[in-house]
Amino acid sequence: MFILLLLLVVIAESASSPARCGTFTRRKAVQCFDVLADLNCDRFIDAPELEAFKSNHLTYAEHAIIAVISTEKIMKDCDLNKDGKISHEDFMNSFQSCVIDSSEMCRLKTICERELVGANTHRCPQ
Ligand SMILES: [Ca+2]
Ligand SMILES: [Ca+2]
Repeated sequence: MFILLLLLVVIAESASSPARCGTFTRRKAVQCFDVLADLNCDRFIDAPELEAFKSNHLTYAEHAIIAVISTEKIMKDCDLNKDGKISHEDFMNSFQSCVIDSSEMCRLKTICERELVGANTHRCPQ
């Protein structure tokens, strides 16, 4: 009984707070997208930018896992206000539908840490 209760508490916890991977939080993921995915520097990620991110920044193995998640699904899960582009706010607040668990956050962390090496972090004006 106690174990069951504990399990329920853990499930409730994980559903109400954003997933993270160690020190890699949603805020860090947003900073990563700004550099690697926001090609026109408008601080939004749209479907074509998502497609470009998939083809430019994933290894063959990652592509096999991530390409099965369609861009339409990512937009549906992450674009909270449904205006066709993912804003910082959309991503920060969509933690119950978009990149919801720590294994997905860790996958994102791996991609960001690798791809940010040598990337032009000042490409877009602040
Ligand atoms: Ca953009
Ligand atoms: Ca949006």
